Amino acid sequence: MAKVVDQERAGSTGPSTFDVERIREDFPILGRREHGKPLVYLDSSNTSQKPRQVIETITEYYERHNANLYRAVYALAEEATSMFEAARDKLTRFIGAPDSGSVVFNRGTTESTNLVAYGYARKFLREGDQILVSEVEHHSNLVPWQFAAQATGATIRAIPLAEDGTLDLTDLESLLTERTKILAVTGMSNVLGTMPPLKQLAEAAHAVGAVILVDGAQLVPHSPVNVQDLGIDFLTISGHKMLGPTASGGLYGRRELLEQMDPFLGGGEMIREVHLDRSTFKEPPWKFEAGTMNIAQEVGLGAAIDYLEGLGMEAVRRHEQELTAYALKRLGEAGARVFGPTDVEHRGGAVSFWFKDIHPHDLAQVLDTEGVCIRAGHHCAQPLMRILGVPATARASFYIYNTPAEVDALVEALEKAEGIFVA
Ligand code: C6P
Repeated sequence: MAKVVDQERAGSTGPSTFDVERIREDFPILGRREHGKPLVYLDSSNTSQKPRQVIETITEYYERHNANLYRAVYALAEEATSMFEAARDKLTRFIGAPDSGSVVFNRGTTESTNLVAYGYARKFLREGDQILVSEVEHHSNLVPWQFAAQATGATIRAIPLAEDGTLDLTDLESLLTERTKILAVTGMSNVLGTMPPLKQLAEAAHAVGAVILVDGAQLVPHSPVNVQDLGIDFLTISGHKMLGPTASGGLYGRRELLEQMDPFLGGGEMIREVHLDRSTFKEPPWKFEAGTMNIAQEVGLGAAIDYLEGLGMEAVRRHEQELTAYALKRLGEAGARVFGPTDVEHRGGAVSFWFKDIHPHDLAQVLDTEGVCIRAGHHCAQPLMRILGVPATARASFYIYNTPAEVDALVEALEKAEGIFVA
């Protein structure tokens, strides 16, 4: 049924070769003008734009297939259920998970990390245990662990940032000990673009009996990912950063771990049997999916995955590496101080910078008048800002629809800002 929606009603799944001009035609919002100028959207690390294939799939779902999941025996509800489960199958394949029982749907990375912190860490950690994070983490990969540490008496340690913007793994052996129970690390930093060596970290974590959670909010949209090849235990996924709707995405968890974990939210549909004073629960993933789910969103995410798979994730990564290399070069020539690794083999396309001592918020406002959307602020990474010694950064981030000409537009807009703020 999902196939009928994707292909007949909602048009093709997208271009099958990497032709940026052709890709741009699929994104209606990119035709918009901002302050009379063409829109230059350089904030995809925040949220990506959506192709018409995703928008039409959602419309189609509501116009022809909408019903609640599982609960009803009529055909419409069965259709909605099979579309939702088809989207789960697509996400399972996309991240190389062994079976769809290991893929939980929810609102994305923040909810997924909280789920693991609640369902795993609170259940299994004890006083004196340690949770290892890194200094580049987003707040959503820090705060849930702080909650779990407070509840269990565990403590939090951090892998330091190296001068070159990578993680400093020199002292990994002393940081990762038999007291470490969880290693929670980003797959790609939203500030520096840093991509830690996940396979190596997974092996090191397992060698001391810890589990590893990878924050995939930035990694999964921008790079091929195979959870089995990486050998990781948990992966968080934000659908809205990978062409999908907001409040789509979920959590990959190794099946044995999901089975041992406590449910996160209690309510309808996640149960097997309920008595007035106790309940038993369904098997994963449904044990973690209480109440009415984000059905249209996950169906839309399925269409986003079709689109990305049509392009090929290797090609997506290559395009962004080229664009990032060009941006690093142009920004450096323009006199920006760029943070993060310089080698695009080991970094993603979130490029943070400081330009001519102009506050990033002022910079972003001037750029907006030129039609250029960048993000300014601490990017939900306050500990990292303290280490970098800045209150905020300006950040341009790239995706499949961005072009070298848009990097040029960014640099031209920066030069305009310089004319305004630097006498
Ligand atoms: N970063 C940005 O950088 P949610 O909101 O749950 O989809 O994702 C949270 C999140 C977690 N980890 C990383 C590495 C992230 O980059 C983000 C979201 C956005 O602009 C908003 S702060």
